[in-house]
Order: sequence, then C-alpha cells, then structure tokens
Amino acid sequence: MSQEKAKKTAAKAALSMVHSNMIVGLGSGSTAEFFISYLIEKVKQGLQIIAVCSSKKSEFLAQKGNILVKNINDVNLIDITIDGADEIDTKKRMIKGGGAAHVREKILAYASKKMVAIVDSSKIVKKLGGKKLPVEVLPFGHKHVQTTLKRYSFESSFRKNEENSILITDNHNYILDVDISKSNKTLENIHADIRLIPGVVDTGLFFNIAKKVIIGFEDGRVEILD
Ligand code: A5P
Repeated sequence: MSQEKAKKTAAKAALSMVHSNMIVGLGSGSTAEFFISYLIEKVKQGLQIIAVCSSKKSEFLAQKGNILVKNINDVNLIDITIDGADEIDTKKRMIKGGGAAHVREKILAYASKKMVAIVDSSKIVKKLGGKKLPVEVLPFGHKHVQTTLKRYSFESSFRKNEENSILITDNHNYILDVDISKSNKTLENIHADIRLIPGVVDTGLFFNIAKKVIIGFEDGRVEILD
C-alpha cells in the first residue's frame, strides 16, 4: 500500500514535464499506469497530446481515457517517454521488463528526445541484478537459447502467465528470466553476450537511456536523479 503511494508520488511528479502539443511515450507496469491515469485527468482538463504506447495494456488504458494514440511508425520523434523500471543504479542503468514489455519500451525510449524513469524508492539499488534479467526470445529454438545461457553459467526460466502456461509477449515472443547475480562480468558484457545468442530479441538492460529519474517516497517526498 505504501509502495503504491510512492509510485503515485513519482507518477504525479512527472506530469509537470508534459505540455500541450507533445508526443508522449507511455511505458508499462503499475507506476506507468498511475501516470496514464493522471494524464487522462489532464487531457479531460484540456491538455492536448498524442501518445505512443509500449504495450497493448497501456494503449487500452490510454484510449479508454480518450487520449489520442498513434502508432510509433506514424510519428517522427517522441518528445518525452515516461516509464517505470524494476531496478535502477546510481548511473541510471536500469533493469526493465517485469511487465514483459521491455523490447517496445526500449524502442520508444530510443525514439524519444528524453526518457524519464518514474520509480518508488525500493527500485534504487547499489548493484543491478538482485532481480532476474528479462530477456525476450523468439519461440523458434527458444530451448536452445536457454541451453546456451546455461553454458554461460546463467540459470534461467521461462516466464509463465496466471494460467501457468508460457507467457506470450505483445510481440508474440517468450520471456526468459535470467539470474545474473552470480556473474563476475560487467553488465555491459552480460548484455552484449546475451544479445549475441541467436533467437534473443533484447535484454531488459537499459544503459544511457534515462535522462532523469523521479523517485517517489512513501511519505510523499520526491527526489530527482539528473
Ligand atoms: C515493464 O515491462 C517494466 O519495464 C516496468 O517498467 C517495470 O516492471 C516496473 O513496474 P512497476 O511500475 O509495476 O513496478
């Protein structure tokens, strides 16, 4: 409950960065969803924006709230993308993909002038990797990706949905949750090694992408990492 308040605090603080006539990238996950709900209120009050969405869920919520949504290929440059994260370190490196949307989230972030992360304070960590690293993989040959990861000493498991069957992403792929906590390699090398395995679409590691991190606390305080 209090973590929810911290998420809402961060989401609300990001609202001041959105102005009329902007193209806004919408992230996924509960913090991004709080942001979308606040944005819907602003649109009701007259804010005029176009949104580009990182998941079917975010698109559904935005459209339901009468936000004008465009396909990413129908816009040139996104002015700002606001998105959550699963872990962030002091260098603003992030692990994302807890909501299985990191591939689209990364595409949006790269297509944006600015990406702002909104998180509750529990997401700030000294070292990334406490949580599993989501890796999106093609269904074709997916078991061989897992075998290769094992050869690299990374244990992993395919993410399941609520019905306990394999989760299918919006891109019709699978997610492998990879334990990187025991690796001695740098995060950059881990990312590069995993990216090179045929069948891997992308990892949930984001480097040099977040321009700003808005951290919400349970007591309503906000801190900014610039
Ligand atoms: C979605 O795929 C993720 O990258 C989210 O940004 C992440 O899981 C954060 O989720 P919460 O805001 O629900 O913590």
